Amino acid sequence: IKDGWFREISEMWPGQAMTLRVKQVLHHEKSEYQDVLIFESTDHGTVLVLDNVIQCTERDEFSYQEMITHLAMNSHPDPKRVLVIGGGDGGVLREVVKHECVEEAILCDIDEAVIRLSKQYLPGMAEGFKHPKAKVHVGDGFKFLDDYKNAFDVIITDSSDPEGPAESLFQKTYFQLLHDALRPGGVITTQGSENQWLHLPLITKLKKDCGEVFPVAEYAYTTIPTYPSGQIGFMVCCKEAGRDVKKPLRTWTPEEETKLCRYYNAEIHKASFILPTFAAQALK
Ligand code: AAT
Repeated sequence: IKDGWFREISEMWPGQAMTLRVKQVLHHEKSEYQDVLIFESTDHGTVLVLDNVIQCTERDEFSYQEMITHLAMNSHPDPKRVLVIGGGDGGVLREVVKHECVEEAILCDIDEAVIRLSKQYLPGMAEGFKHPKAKVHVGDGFKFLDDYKNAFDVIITDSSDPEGPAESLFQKTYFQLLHDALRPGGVITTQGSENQWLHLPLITKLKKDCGEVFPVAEYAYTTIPTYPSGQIGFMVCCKEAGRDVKKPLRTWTPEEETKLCRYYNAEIHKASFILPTFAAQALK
């Protein structure tokens, strides 16, 4: 933070940086795994930053949390057991429990500090933790998954970027663990290496790796002003060959949709898989 502005400078997005005006710093600590900063911004609500990378702002978090969750949940006919890897702010959990068919939602984040501080400073996201179906485990997602075979209908990997504690969550061995932890017909979404403008080679590799593990592996994206380049992508994969994850299998009524979600709807589910030509060519 310099002269009242937070600057998200990183070699993961060379030569560009999101800048947010700071009203006041609410908390700053070094946890066991990362530097955790929480500040109140002038125009984007409260902001969570890990290792100098913006994880979420209250103003636009719903775009990411709704899309990474409902793209998976609505591509499954009846998700009962759901696992979230990462997602320590609770936002994805909040979205998961909107589906009444869910019987159990487990969250595994590596850093207790993120969970503790989100409960204190980001109550709108952390409300997910209060749900009776939600359970929390603090630990490394890679190690946690290794203990589960044939156990979950949906697994959502809401992880930070590949540099830092989440590095292992972008490797092919991780996708194999995800695959094996799913029940038949299971679906996963993962944070897909940022965005098309910056990381096409990375996304291409990610899609290839996922395609070698899962019979269905598709790339989708959402718009979100406070992530690099205003976009972030997801891999959406299914264990069952022939499932079309590009179309929601289950839909809410339009009334339910507007009550439950501010970004996700059945039309944007389909649209989020349609890529501009330069990206579609690279990912072919
Ligand atoms: N919904 C907020 C967005 C995030 S949060 C990423 C979470 O992943 C953090 O809480 C972090 O503690 C957790 N995490 C990192 N590594 C691991 C791991 N190995 N196992 C379990 N959890 C982990 C993502 C924002 C994306 C940023 C885009 N630039």
